[in-house]
Amino acid sequence: MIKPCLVALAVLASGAHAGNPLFRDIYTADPAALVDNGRVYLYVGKDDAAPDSPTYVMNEWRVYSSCDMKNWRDDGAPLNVKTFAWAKKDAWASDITKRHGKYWFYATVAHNTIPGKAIGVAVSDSPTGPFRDALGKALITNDMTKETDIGWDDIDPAIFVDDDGQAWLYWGNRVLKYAKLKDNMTELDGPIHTQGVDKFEEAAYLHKRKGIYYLSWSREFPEETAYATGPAATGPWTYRGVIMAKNEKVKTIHHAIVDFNGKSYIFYHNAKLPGGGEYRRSAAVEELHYQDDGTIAFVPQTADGPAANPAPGCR
Ligand code: FUB
Repeated sequence: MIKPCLVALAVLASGAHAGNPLFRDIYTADPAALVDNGRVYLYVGKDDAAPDSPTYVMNEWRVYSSCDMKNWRDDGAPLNVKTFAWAKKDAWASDITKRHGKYWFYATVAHNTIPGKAIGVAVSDSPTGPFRDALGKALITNDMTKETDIGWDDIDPAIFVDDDGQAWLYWGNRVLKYAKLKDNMTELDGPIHTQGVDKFEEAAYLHKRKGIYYLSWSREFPEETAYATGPAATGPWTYRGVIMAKNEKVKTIHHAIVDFNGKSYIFYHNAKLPGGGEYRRSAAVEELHYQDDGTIAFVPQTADGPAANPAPGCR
C-alpha cells in the first residue's frame, strides 16, 4: 500500500512543475517562443485532425503565455490561415520576433495559386495579436527554390535578429536555406543560400548565447533534435550532437529554445496526450542546460517538465 504522506508529497512535487504536455484540452504542435516584458509567449499550431486522419488538419495558430513556465494563460488564436489572403490551408510551423516595437510572425502555409508551401509574414502591435499580413503576398514561395522537387521544402521559418541588428531567416525541408532580411522585416536582402548540416529534415532554429551561435534542427526522419555551433549566424557549423531523442507515436519533434527568468528551456512536441499520434501532437517543455564549454546537455523528455520559475514583476 502506498503511504498517504508519500502520495501527498508526489502531488506537491508535481504541483510545482509545468506538467507535460502543457495543454490538455486541444492538440498543439510546432512550438515557437518569445520572451517579452518578462513574460514567455508560446505559439503553436492547433492540430485538428480526427483520430483516423491520414494527414495534418491545421487552420490556426494559438498563443499561450506564462509568468513562471507552470501556469499558462490561454491568449486565444491571434491569427489563422485566412490572415494571409493568398493562402489556402495548412497553418504549419511558425516563428516570431520583436523588432522596432512590433511583433513579426513568420508562418508556413499552402499557397493558393503557386503550387506548394510558402512562408508569409504577419505583424502586430501586441504579442497576442491581432496580426495582419505585413506584405500582402508570400515572402517565400516554392518556385523560388529549386534544390528539391518536393512541394514542402519551403517550410518552418526561423527568425533570428543578431546583436548588430541584422535579421536572418532560416527555413527548409530536406535542404536548409537562409537569407538576410531587410530592416523592414518583409523583404529578402540578397540571395537565398543553402547550408549543409547532418541529416537535415526540417525545423531549423537559430539562437545565440555568450557569443556562440547555435543552429539546431530536426535530424533524420523520424526526427531527433540535433545541433551545431558556429562563430557567426552563417557558420561555419560544427556538429555537436543530439539534444533530444526521437518521439514515440509521432515522427516529428519541432522545437524552440528560449531563455526565461535566468534559465534556459526547450519547447518541443510529442504525442503523449491521450488519443495523440502523428497528426495529434502536444507541446511540452523542459529545462535546457549548457555545460561550461557551451555545449548543450542531452534533454530527456519528462512528465513533470521544469520546476515553476516565477519571474519577479511579471503579470
Ligand atoms: O506541423 C506541420 C509540420 O510538421 C511542421 O511544419 C514540421 O516542422 C512538422 O512538425
